[in-house]
Amino acid sequence: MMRIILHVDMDSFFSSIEVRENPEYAGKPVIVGADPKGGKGRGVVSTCSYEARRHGVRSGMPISKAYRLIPHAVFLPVNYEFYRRVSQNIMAILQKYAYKFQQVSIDEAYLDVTGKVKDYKEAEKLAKKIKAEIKRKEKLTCSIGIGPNKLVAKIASDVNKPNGLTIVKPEEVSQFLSPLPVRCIPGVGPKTEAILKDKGIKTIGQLAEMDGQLLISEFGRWGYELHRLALGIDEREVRERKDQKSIGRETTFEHDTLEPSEIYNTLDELTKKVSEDIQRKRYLYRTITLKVRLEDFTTYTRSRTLEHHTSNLTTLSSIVRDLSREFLDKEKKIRLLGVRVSGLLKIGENQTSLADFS
Ligand code: TTP
Ligand code: MG
Repeated sequence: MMRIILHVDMDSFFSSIEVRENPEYAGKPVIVGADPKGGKGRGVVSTCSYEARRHGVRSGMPISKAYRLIPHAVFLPVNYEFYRRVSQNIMAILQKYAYKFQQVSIDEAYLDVTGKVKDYKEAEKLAKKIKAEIKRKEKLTCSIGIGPNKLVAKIASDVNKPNGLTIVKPEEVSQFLSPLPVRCIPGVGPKTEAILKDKGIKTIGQLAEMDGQLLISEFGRWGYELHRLALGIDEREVRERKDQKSIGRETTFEHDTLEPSEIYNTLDELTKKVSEDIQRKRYLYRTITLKVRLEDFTTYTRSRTLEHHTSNLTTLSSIVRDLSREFLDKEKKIRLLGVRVSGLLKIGENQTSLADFS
């Protein structure tokens, strides 16, 4: 069956989040990474805004070099925990639209939308809808590539960044790939690139025209795959990660607290979010764990395991409240609360409703 795959990749992800949180940085070169320490800093650039890229700054570049290129840039430390939470929100949006969903990094995911849309026209509409929803809810832009497989979708999402939308229909694959440098194929690093260059191969088109046997004798198994990729053939499935062990959320209070209403409200918010994640990922859970960090950073966990698997929100919420009670009687204020469920059971593919299990 012909597939339609979307690849979604957020634009200059970490720095775009920083700009969103600090509007005064808009339009400025923003560099997220190690501390430049006036040019003497060690470590590297995680990412930077497109304004900074115009000056030649790139991910992975030593921070000292970035400082030399634009000393007046806004340099910020990496706030990974925060970006991860934003990422979770975005993945939650994306997942709704996919028949099969695979997150591949903090800011990118594949969506197999076969069956959800009937042709590329509809896929384009869907992509616009996704972009609009991310913009509206998270105030961030992304680039989307649409194609008949992961390879084409991935490359397509990259060619019109930022805020791009690139559609490559099956009959356009060959002309789309041909002129691109071999480096655009994921997995082709400097080493493969150099060997190919020695043979006079620079573009994907040239690679596609090569004798497959020759590539196999040069690179072994990878040569075989490389040739197929160059021809635009990629049968890799969009796969959900099946090995998830637990699902959880946590939050740190603005000010440490012992105020019961504040604590209960936060617990309710956390349980609601965890519950939404479970439903979306189609899991049932058996064990509930509460995590509490006090103002002096001592950290406690309290767990309860149920007799049967469930997805019931009321159960989750009342057990979490129960587990939290002992901490309200302590003298120390609470700094952080976390709710996690484990002992997960995936609901069968043909099982569409959670109702039977609650
Ligand atoms: P990318 O998607 O590669 O980069 P990006 O989102 O910043 O920019 P683009 O618009 O080109 O997609 O990576 C996602 C995030 O991962 C990025 O914001 C920061 C982090 N990252 C690093 O920390 N180090 C790295 O070397 C790279 C490439 C990314
Ligand atoms: Mg990105």
